Order: sequence, then C-alpha cells, then structure tokens
Amino acid sequence: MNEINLGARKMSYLKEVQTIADLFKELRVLLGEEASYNQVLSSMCTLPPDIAREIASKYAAINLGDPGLFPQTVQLEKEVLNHLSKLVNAPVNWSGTITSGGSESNLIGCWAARNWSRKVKGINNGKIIFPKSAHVSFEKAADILNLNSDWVSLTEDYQVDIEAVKQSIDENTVGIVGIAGTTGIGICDDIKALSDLAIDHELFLHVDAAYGGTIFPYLDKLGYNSPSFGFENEGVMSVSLDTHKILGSLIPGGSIILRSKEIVETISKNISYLSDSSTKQFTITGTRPGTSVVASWVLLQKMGESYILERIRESLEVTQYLVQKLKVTQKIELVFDPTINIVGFTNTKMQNVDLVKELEKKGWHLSIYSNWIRIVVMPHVTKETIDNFIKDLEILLLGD
Ligand code: 0PR
Repeated sequence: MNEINLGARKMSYLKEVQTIADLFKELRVLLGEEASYNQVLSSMCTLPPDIAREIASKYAAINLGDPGLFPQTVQLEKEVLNHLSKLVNAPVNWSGTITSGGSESNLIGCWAARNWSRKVKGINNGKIIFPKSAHVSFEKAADILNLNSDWVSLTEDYQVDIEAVKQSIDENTVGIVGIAGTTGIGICDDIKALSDLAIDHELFLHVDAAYGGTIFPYLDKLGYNSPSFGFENEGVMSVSLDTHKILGSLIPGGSIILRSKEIVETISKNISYLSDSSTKQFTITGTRPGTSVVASWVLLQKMGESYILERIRESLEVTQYLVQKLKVTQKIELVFDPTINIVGFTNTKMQNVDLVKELEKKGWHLSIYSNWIRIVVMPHVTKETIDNFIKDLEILLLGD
C-alpha cells in the first residue's frame, strides 16, 4: 500500500513511512486540530463547505495563469466575476479578475490609480489617501508602488473623516481609498461623499470591500440597511471583494472589479508565449489556482442566494447572542455597537493583551485591534462556541 497515484504513473515513493494511512497519521500529529477553527475567534476566513473541499482535491491542477490551457475554467471565472460585478453595480464596460485575496486586489487598485493618473493627469510622484482604518495591505501597496501616502483620521463613528480627506487632497494626489467593511469593526465609509470628492478633484477612488462586499449587498434582504459602496457612486473606479471570507470559498480567493477596460489597459501586460498568445494579465501572481474559482462558481451560481443569506443571517444572530452575553458579563465593556459580525470589547480587570494571553492558554484565539479585543463571528462560530468562551472568560475575570 505504499504506492501513490501520480496521475499517469504510479510510483512507490513512501520509503520510510510504510503506508498512506501512516502518512496521514503523522500529518495529524504534526498539524493537530489547527484546521478545525474550533476556538478561532480572530479570523475572517472560515471553514469551506464539504463541496468546496471536494473541488479542491479534484481540480488542484488547474492553473488560470495559462488560460489557453483551461478555457472552460476561464468561462467559469467570467461567470463568477459577472456575479460579483452585479453585487457592486458595475457599469457595462467593467473589467475584472479573480485574485489571491484582498491584499492583491488592493495592490492592483492602487496600481491602477497610479498608472491611470500618470496617463490622464501626468502625475509622476503621486500621493494616495488612506483612512486610518485601512488594512495593512495598503501600506504594502504604497511601498511597492512608490506612492506617498497620507493616513487620515476617523470620525467618532469610525468612518473616514471626509473633511480630513478634503484637506489632504493636493496637486499630487492620485487617489482615495474608502473601506466597505473595516478590518477592525466592519464599518462602511461614506462612499458617496468620497465619490463626490473624487469627481470634484478628478481622483481615482478605490473601494476596499474585501470583507463587506460579500455581506452588505445582502443586508436589506435580511431586514437591515445595505450601505451604498459600489459603482452606483460615479467616482468609484475599482472595488475589491473577497470570496474566501464569509462566502466560504477556497483560500486563496478574491477579486477586483474595475469601472472600465480603459483603466485596466493602464496596468495590463501581454504574455504572448503562453498557449493563448493573446493572453493579457493584470494580476500580480502569474500561476493562479482554478480551485477557488470553481468553488466560488458552485457556491454563488449553484447553491444560490439562500446559501449566502443563511450564512450571513446566522453570523449576525450569533453576533447578537455574543453581544447580549458580553453585556451582562462583569468587568467587560463593549467598545462599539456592532453593525455586522465584528465585536470589540475591553475589560476592567487586566490589560487586554494579558487577557488575550490567558484566553490563549485555554485554547482561544483572539486578536487585539487598536485598543480593543476583536471577535469576528464567522460561520464556524456557533452559540455553543460563545457559551464555552463566555464560561472561560468569566473564570478569568471573576476569579482572584
Ligand atoms: N481588506 C480588508 C478590509 C481586510 O480585512 C483584509 C484582511 C484585507 C483587505 C486583506 O485580505 P487578504 O488577507 O485576503 O489578503 N483581513 C483579515 C485581517 O487582517 C485577514 C485575516 C484572515 C487575518 C484570517 C487573520 C485570519 O486568521 O484580520
């Protein structure tokens, strides 16, 4: 039984390890339970459904970096992008690509802002304006693209301060970034106001909806308000949306949708030696997995809207359950009223960093964001998880 199917050939390669079963036993020891997400309260990724796991094993060889070899998967990619483009009200001339996630999409958005402004406005030494709440991927993007950056302050509601953005705009500004679903609390910036500024000053507005982009469009169907963050705001030029967050598609999976093919032209590269000699790419990565595209296609197109609505509804319900529990836990203070499934709290007994360390000893994974402890209530976090967590939290807070 030490043979393994290597596609066309079978090879005996397991020399030290006698059987495949032994190999998986060893992997179980090496990796433990870490893929279970059992006590993970810090992650914006979650367990992919079984169907996505099966897709991962069946279609692992597909490489969208050479689209000529996988034209059928390219067709699925188009359909996934078409689906995502509708979530953000993209205009007819839109263009987009599947990426490895929010960081790559944000880098591409900033890249487009820089090159578009170079072309249209002749700016060579550009500056880009970020909200202080923006993800670290923008710090990387500015560094890689040699863009100056200004990180502007937030209002009391944790939205970017529009007046501060206005003050920051100067003749070298190429773009503004707005966030639809911030990493720390899930808030949506006032994209309409940013869009108006972008139009007035002829700036490129990129919206990072990596997190909120697959939540906000569904909220009105669940009885909440859906904030406007897409291309219905005329100044929006590009939007990032991740598929490996609440949707539960395979890691790595994200996307960027851009307003027009002309914008994409400013960053696109020809790769004539590939099997389809007309291949153009504007992703940062060359080789790209097909698995996350196939999984996203199944989750979005086949499982349909009820699948995602149910995931969001449950996550919001568990969020409220957690909020109610935290409210009656002594020595705990909520930092903000959650608008989606991100909760922030602090405590009056010890430093947050020490509380997180103590909880870590009990197996819980939490993150400290700004000056609060952040919990992201993803679909793997159930009411039972919350009950167990609150029990451990109370022991630490109420003991001597
Ligand atoms: N934009 C926003 C608003 C984000 O929150 C994130 C990721 C990104 C962009 C970047 O996305 P990628 O990580 O896909 O490149 N935010 C999560 C965070 O920083 C990422 C994460 C996910 C962190 C799972 C930890 C974890 O276990 O919290």
